[in-house]
Order: sequence, then C-alpha cells, then structure tokens
Amino acid sequence: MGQNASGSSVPQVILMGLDSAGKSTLLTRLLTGEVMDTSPTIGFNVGMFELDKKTSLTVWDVGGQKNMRPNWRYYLEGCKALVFVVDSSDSARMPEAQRALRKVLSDENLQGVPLMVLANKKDLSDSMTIREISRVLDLNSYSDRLWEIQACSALRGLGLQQAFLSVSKLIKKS
Ligand code: G3D
Repeated sequence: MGQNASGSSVPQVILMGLDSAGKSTLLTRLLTGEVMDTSPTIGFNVGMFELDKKTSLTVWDVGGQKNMRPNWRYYLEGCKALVFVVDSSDSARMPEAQRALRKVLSDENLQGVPLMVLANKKDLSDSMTIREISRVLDLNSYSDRLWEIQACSALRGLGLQQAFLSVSKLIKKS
C-alpha cells in the first residue's frame, strides 16, 4: 500500500470528474448528510476525508484543460478505487468526460484498479440513461478492471450509500 502524499497509509478512493459534475455536492452530502451551497472548485484537489475508519476519499477535478499533474502520481499510487462522477444531464460534455476518464485510467498506478462511475443528477428529467452513458464513456472497453455504473443524485442524497457500499465490495473483489 505504501505512503501517499498525505503521509498516511490508508487506502485511497479517488473521486474524479469534470467541473460541475457534482463532486462538491456529493462530498458535502457524505460529510454532513445535507447539501450546502457549492462554489466553483479552486485548483484540482477539492478535499480529502475519511470515508470510514479504514478508507479515505480524495477528490479531484479533471477538467479538460487541466493536464495530468506530476504530483497526482503520489495520490494515485495508493489508490484502491476510482469513483468517476458524470453529470447525466449534460450530454454535450459526455465526450469530454470520456476523454478525461480514459486519460486518468491510462496512468500506470491505476492499472487494474476498480472503477465506479456515478451517473449523477439523475433527479433531472432530461438525464441520459445508464446505457447511453456507458456507451459514450466506452465502459465496455475496460475489460482489464472491475467496473460498475450507478445512478445517483448528490443533491437529493439518492443512491450514494449504495454506491459507496458497492465501491468497498469492488475493492474487496479486486
Ligand atoms: P463540482 O464540485 O463537480 O464542480 P458541484 O460540482 O458539486 O459544484 O455541482 C455543480 C452544480 O450541479 C451545482 O449547482 C450543484 O447544486 C448541482 N448538482 C450537483 N449534484 C446534483 C444533483 O444530483 N442533481 C441536480 N439537479 N443538481 C446537482 P449550481 O447551481 O450551484 O451551479
């Protein structure tokens, strides 16, 4: 497992997604069970907190214009699962999300690491279906790792508990 940049040796779950996917809202939900006003994320590291006693969660923005930064590596090293959040209602940016996901998963530190895609904002009526999102994100091409996709609404707090339960199952399986 080794140490990571934070100096701890807890297994990392990394939460990534384009800006506006809903990461801050999700994080707030996980922390407090309530939703506070979110402000645009400054920089790339939104935050880090204890998911449970044994697992920490680090959150990153992976907007298209941001390059993979050299210091990501230290965090990715201890990564046990990647949670990738997409805005299900934003079909226009789904190809950008697909590229960002592919780029992140090409990092050698994430080889074989399980992937959970969270199709967020499913409370919105115009959201894409799980099947459509899976197709655009080309999830079937990730045959070299365990992956799952689940719907959620960070705003309403729907599907999150189940999603992170599945994440810990994926970690145990891989
Ligand atoms: P980010 O941290 O990934 O950049 P944020 O994304 O958490 O800041 O969310 C971006 C916007 O999407 C916010 O709206 C937030 O309220 C909204 N949002 C997040 N999750 C959901 C969801 O599940 N459903 C809906 N309907 N909206 C969601 P604003 O208006 O503050 O920009």
